[in-house]
Amino acid sequence: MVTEFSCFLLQRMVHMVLMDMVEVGNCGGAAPDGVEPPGFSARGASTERGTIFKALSGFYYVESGEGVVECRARGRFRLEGMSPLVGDRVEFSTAERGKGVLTQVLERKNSFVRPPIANIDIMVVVASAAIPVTEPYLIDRLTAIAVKNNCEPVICINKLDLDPADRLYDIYSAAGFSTVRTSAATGEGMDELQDMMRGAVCAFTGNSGVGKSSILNAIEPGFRISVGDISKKLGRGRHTTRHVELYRLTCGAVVADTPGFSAFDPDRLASKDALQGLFPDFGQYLGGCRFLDCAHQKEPGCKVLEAVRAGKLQKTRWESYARLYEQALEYKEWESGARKRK
Ligand SMILES: Nc1nc2c(ncn2[C@@H]2O[C@H](COP(=O)(O)OP(=O)(O)OP(=O)(O)O)[C@@H](O)[C@H]2O)c(=O)[nH]1
Ligand SMILES: [Mg+2]
Ligand SMILES: [Zn+2]
Repeated sequence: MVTEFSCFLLQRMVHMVLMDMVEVGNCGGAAPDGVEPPGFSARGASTERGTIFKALSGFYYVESGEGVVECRARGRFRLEGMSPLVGDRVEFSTAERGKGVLTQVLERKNSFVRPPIANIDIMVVVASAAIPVTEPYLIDRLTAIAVKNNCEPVICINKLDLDPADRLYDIYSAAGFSTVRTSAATGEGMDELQDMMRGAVCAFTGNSGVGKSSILNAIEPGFRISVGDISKKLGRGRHTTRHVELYRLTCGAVVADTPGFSAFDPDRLASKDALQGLFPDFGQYLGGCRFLDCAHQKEPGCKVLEAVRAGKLQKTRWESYARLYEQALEYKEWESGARKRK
């Protein structure tokens, strides 16, 4: 009885502290290279584990069983060229209540450069057929990045109140992705979306202005994440989300609202041969082509092209693949050119 009640109290406290965290401002700098931050003392310090929920101006806000602890990173991280990321599972030592020093970053499931985040289970690709309209090519790049990094892609087509987006819905459900239609304005589809996210660490991605922050606010009104106004002239959303932060939802999911950007990582997506593996809907046709090294571009006896012609594979999916294939070829030429020049 008593334990249950204190457990409940602890949960409430963690929740309240997290709510406060949303408001925490810009407040300090990082420790200089190789120097322990002031106040750090190995004596009397205890080591704990937690997850970085927010990183701001050299401070890391780590959620652990004890609530949220404001940490600095050991100078060693910078010397080793290693940056702790939001989403990282970390070890930290506390000498003072509520203040700590990150001592170790535990093994990552995945990590991204832009936005800087780690350990994502589900990538929620938010799209819209209303202004700003999302191109299938962007969705296809993001799903490929998700697959490459061992994240499950979920396609969330928002602004259902303005446009039912039948075409986008058909393309992605036919391709076998978990696809949901939502409206942050009416609340439609929010339960279905939450069912897909339950228990996972999720990142919301997609072009600026599609409603990523609005969806989080609709799911959890207490967050009051800032939402941008669409500039009517440009038809584009203003970039309102500027830093990466994790939020814990009542349904148990942990979500990151990431700034609007057009491509998750700027790096090369895949080699030309590995690219096909990032399109799960192509899977059943691979291996059936006449040529073992078929690139599915215009080769005779290509099963992927046959499936596109027969309407079994979505044409826009193949078009995105072909575009990314071209890029992979260019990258290879650039790379071998650079090697020759050496
Ligand atoms: N009608 C309608 N408007 C929406 C919906 N979702 C978001 N909006 C509006 O679209 C605009 C942009 O929403 P945001 O939530 O800021 O979009 P975002 O994806 O977070 O944008 P960035 O932070 O720039 O990446 C705001 O004016 C929202 O009110 C929706 O479902 N229906
Ligand atoms: Mg936003
Ligand atoms: Zn082929």
